[in-house]
Amino acid sequence: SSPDSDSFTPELEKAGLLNKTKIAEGGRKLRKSWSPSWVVLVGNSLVFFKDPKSQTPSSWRPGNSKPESSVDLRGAQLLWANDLSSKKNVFKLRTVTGNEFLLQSETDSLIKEWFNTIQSVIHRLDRE
Ligand code: I3S
Repeated sequence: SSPDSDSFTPELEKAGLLNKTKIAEGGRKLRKSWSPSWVVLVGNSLVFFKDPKSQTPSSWRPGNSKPESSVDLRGAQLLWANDLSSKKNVFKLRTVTGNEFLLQSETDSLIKEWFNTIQSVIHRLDRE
C-alpha cells in the first residue's frame, strides 16, 4: 500500500451511514430502536459511531471520536432478514456472544456492498 494509505489506516475496509438497531444482547431480545449510525469496518471489527455529522476519515481515527459500540466479526453470522422488519434491505448480524443487530439502507447497491464486504471478513476469519 502507498504511504498515503498507511497514514490513513491500512486495515480500513469500509465506512458509511446505515440504519441500525440492536435486537438482542447476549441472546436476550431487545426492543427495536432504529437510528442512523456511522459504521466503520476496520480489521476484524465493525465499529458504530453515534454522530452521523462527523463523516470524515479523521472523525473515527483512534482518539478523535468515541465509538458507540464495536462488534467482533470472528465467528459472527450474517443473514438477509427482510422478514424481521417492514423496511427493505435489512440484514442481521449475530455475534458469538449472542448480540444481534439489524442494519439497513434504502439504497440496494449500498446494502449489498456492505453485506458482501462483512461476509468476506467473516469468511476470512473462519479460515484463520
Ligand atoms: O418488529 P416491530 O416490533 O414491528 O418493530 C417496530 C417497532 O420497534 C417500532 O417501535 P415501537 O416499539 O414504538 O412500536 C419501530 O418504530 C419500527 O421501526 C419497528 O419496525 P420496523 O419494521 O421498522 O423494523
